[in-house]
Amino acid sequence: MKRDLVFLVTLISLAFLSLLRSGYPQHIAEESCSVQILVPGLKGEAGEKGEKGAPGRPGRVGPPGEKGEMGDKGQKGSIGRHGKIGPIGSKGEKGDNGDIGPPGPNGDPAVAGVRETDNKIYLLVKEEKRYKEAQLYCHGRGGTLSMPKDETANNLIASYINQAGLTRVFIGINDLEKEGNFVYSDRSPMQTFNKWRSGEPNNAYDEEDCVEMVASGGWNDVACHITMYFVCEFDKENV
Ligand code: MMA
Ligand code: CA
Repeated sequence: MKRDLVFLVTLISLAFLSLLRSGYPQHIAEESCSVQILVPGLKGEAGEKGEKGAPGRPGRVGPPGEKGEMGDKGQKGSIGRHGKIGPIGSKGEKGDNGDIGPPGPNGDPAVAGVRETDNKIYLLVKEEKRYKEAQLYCHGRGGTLSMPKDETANNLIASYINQAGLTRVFIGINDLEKEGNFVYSDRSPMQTFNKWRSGEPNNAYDEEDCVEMVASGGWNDVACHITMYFVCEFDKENV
């Protein structure tokens, strides 16, 4: 609208100027008292074509293009940081045996090894004691003087004393409580099994209430106050 108004005023002005230049007196002098009304003149001839205008403003940003093809592979990156520590490796092979150790402390020199069955352990004590002291010794270690109650046990004890080079040891049989009534050191009565030597027990000198085993495995009643080596026995369930 504003442009149309400017154009209209321009046309009117141009028409007025062209009237002045064309030399017409314009009737101004003759009609000095009349009201002068300026009206647009005739439209002029078309002007020459103007020069080419300046380039327009850039258009709006277009829509995103389609995804292009994959580019070339990039260059190799620099070396990375250290990774996490790996899992524990598998167990290695067993090493060689170490050197032989120093000798251990000496055990009781009176005790020379042991013998055992499924249920019992027999211990030869090479310390001369009277019967009662021998029994106390065994009892103090959780056992009793040995009580051969069958052939197997008797043979084992006999073998043991023979291997030790002994001729006699106290075993756990006595008739201290009642003459002629032999019992084992756990107070259990003598069974049918026995290994009395021929002629024994004879209670010689009327003072033989304790029992020895000789190298053959046979039994003999002897005085309780004499001293000799002895064999203890232990139940494995108590050891
Ligand atoms: C004899 C015999 C035994 C007795 C001892 C005591 C050598 O054997 O009489 O029965 O026990 O003597 O020394
Ligand atoms: Ca005797």
